[in-house]
Amino acid sequence: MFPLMRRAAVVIAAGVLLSGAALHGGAQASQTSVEESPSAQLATLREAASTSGKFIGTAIADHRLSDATYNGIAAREFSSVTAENAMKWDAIQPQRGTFNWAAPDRLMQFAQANSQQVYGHTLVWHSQMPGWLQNGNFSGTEMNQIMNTHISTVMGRYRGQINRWDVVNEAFNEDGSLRNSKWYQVLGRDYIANAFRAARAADPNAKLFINDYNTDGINAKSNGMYNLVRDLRAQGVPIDGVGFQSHLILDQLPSDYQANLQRFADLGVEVVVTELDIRMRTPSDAAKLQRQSQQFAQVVQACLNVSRCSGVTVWGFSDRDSWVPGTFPGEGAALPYDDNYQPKPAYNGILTAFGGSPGGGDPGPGPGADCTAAYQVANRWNAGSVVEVRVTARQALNGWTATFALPAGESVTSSWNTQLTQSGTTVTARNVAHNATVPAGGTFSFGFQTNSGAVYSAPVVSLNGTACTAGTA
Ligand code: 9MR
Repeated sequence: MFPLMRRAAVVIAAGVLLSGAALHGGAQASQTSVEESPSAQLATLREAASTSGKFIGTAIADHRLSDATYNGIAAREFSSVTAENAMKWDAIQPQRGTFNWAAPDRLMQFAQANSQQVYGHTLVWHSQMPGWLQNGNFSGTEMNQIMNTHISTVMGRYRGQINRWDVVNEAFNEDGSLRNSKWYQVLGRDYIANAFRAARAADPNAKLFINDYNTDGINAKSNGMYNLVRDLRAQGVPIDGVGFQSHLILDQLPSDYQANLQRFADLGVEVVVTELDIRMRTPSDAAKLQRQSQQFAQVVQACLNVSRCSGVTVWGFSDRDSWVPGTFPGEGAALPYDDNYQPKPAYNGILTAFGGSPGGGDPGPGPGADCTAAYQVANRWNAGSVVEVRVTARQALNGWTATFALPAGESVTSSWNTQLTQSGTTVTARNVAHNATVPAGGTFSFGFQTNSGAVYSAPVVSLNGTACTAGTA
């Protein structure tokens, strides 16, 4: 009986806070509510993109997932995630036969909790090869075995959970010839076809991509890629798609960008913009940011105009985390959020290109959304917090499952009005008998207590696997 009594006491405490003006008071700086986040009032990128059946993705830096602001934006705005580094060869198999799953598993859990697709990056690449592989003196037979084992182990672990994989990455020189990589040196050009065959065997449901940079317009390099893809398809090699990294420079978006996507699509393959950023000389200024916004919108529009283009992924979302300044000194500001995680004009460029409306201010279910969820931290102290989640469903429910992510290290210690389980950062809350049935337009709620008082942005709550609009249910 004692735990029940304690829970009841917490509910009452939460209820008092929720109904009191204190929840919205500026003095309560430690409290988080969805209304405090300015962009929670806007349509999100993922909602806007989904209206045309496209995904909007971001690269995820594993070490940033524990940051609540980063985590919140990644969950709320994007419907697809790519590991920026965590699924590369050196990260996943640093020694022969030793596989590191912690970081890629974390990404998979994050995606699952937020109803996101995962884009796998990357299996066979000249870069970020571990020393044992780069420097090993392997015969062709051994090298082929090593490649096949890596592909079958990594793809096998996530079989059925990763929609698309970059099987071969950056295979070309700028003149359209094949790069003289370790793979090419030991195995010759057949390494590409062999990698695709191994990948199809490892996960027959994943779409298999070849991916490269500077292939964004029609040029010698993209011609090389085009000829290869055409030939592989003619030979029956299982290749399903082409990724266009699109690491672009402000004011240098190729004028034939869309035509280039289209010519590949006409080969019968899917096309994806896989690593979009648009860098500029820093510091930025209003005029440059405005042009950048238009150019992000043009890329999105090109994808919208090519029916076989399934989505656009930005290579990180905040300038704070971008690879650009470290690689191109004096350049940066390449992404849709600034160093402080505030949306830049480019954010609105992407949003409006997908048909969204900045500042729309409609907190109710958006087009296609089945639910609105209010995630409110009702009370927070140094070693704990109490959260209430209220979900309004558009359609009648007979049983429900709500999922969302907590920051890494935060654990639920008790809950009420739900049967709740936690696996890593993923929380799954199911109905109990008394709140299983919800009429159309009705609201259910549940609450829980955690072991942490860390401040974080409200996560995206999914109802029966579909992300809800953030709002005030
Ligand atoms: O953004 C990635 C950066 O953190 C890594 O240090 C770098 C190492 O090669 O890779 C960056 O991502 C690259 C991607 O995997 C492939 N296309 C080019 C990207 C930018 O360099």
